[in-house]
Amino acid sequence: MAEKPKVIVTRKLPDAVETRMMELFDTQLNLEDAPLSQDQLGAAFATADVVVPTVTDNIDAEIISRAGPKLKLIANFGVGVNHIDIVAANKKGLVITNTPDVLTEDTADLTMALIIMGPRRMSEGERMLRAGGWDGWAPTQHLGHRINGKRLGIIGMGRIGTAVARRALGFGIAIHYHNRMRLSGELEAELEATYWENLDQMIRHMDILSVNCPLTPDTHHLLSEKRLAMLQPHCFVVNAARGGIIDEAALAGALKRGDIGGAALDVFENEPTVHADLMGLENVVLLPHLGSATLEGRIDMGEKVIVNVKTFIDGHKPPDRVLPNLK
Ligand code: 8YV
Repeated sequence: MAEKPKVIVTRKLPDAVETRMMELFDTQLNLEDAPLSQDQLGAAFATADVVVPTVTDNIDAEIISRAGPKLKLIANFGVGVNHIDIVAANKKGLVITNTPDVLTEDTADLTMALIIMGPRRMSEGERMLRAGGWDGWAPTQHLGHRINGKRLGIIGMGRIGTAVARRALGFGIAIHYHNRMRLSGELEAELEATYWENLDQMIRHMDILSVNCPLTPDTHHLLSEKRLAMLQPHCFVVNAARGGIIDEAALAGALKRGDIGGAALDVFENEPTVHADLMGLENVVLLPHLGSATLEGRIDMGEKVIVNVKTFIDGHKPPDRVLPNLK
C-alpha cells in the first residue's frame, strides 16, 4: 500500500472530521487548539504534503517560501482565503482549495439576524436587562426602527449575498445590490432586486447596507471614510464577511459622531481585537465571528476538506480549487 500523505491540521476540528482524517491520512492534529506561531506554521509547511489551515493562520509569502519539496496542497477549512497569499502560493506551484456552499445558509442566517438585531436594538435591550436596568414595559421605551418596507443594499451578490436577499425578501425588505456581475434576469425577478452598477450611487439611498463580498486587494476598505460619509444618517451597516472591507476606524468615528444609525458586525479588521470605540457604543452589535459557527456546518466543511485532499492525492482535480485572480 502506498504511504499515506502527511496532512497537518492547524486547529482543532469536530471529532467526526478528525477521526475520518486520521483513518485516511497520516494526520497531525492540534488537539489543544492553540493557534500556531508563524514559526510553527513555517515548520508545518516545511514537512507536510498537505496543510489544512483556517482563517486564523497568516499564510504570507514568507510562510509560502518555507514550503518543503513534499507540499503540494493547501486545503483551507473555510471559504474566505484572504489570509493566504494566493499569488505567492500559485508561483510556488501550490494548489489551494476552500469549502464553498456548505456555509452559505448558516452565514446568511446570521447576517439576517444582524439585519434585525441592529435596527431593533436587541443586543442593547439584552445588555440593559442583564445589567438590572429594566423596570418594566413602557410605550416609548427602547424604540427601534421597523425593517419591513426598508431598502437593503447588498454589496457582493454571490452565494451568501443571494441567500441573504432571499431571507430579507421574506421580511418585506426591498432588495438592492451592487456586484461585479449582474444577476440573471430570472434571479433578479425572483429576488425583486434592483441592480446598481455604481456603488457610490447605491449606498446613498439605502436604509441598511450588508457587506457580503470577499476581501481582496480590490475590496480592502471598500467602505472607506469617504463612502461612509455618503450614507444616510439613519443607515445601518452590517458586516458578516471580512472586517477589512470596511475602514473600521472610520466606521467607529462615524458611529461615535452619530453620522450613521448603527452597525452590526460579526467580523473585524484585526481579529480578535475590536476597535476600542466600537466596544463602548450602544448602537453597535458585536459578535465574535460566528457566521458559519454551527456544528453541522463545521462537519460539512471538514467533509469538503477531506474530499478535496482525497481527490487531489488520488491524482484528480479537487472540486473546490481557488485560482489567483490574475489581471
Ligand atoms: C469560518 C469564514 O469560520 O469560511 C469563512 O470564510 O469566515 C468563517 O465562517 C472560518 O473562515 C474558518 O476558517
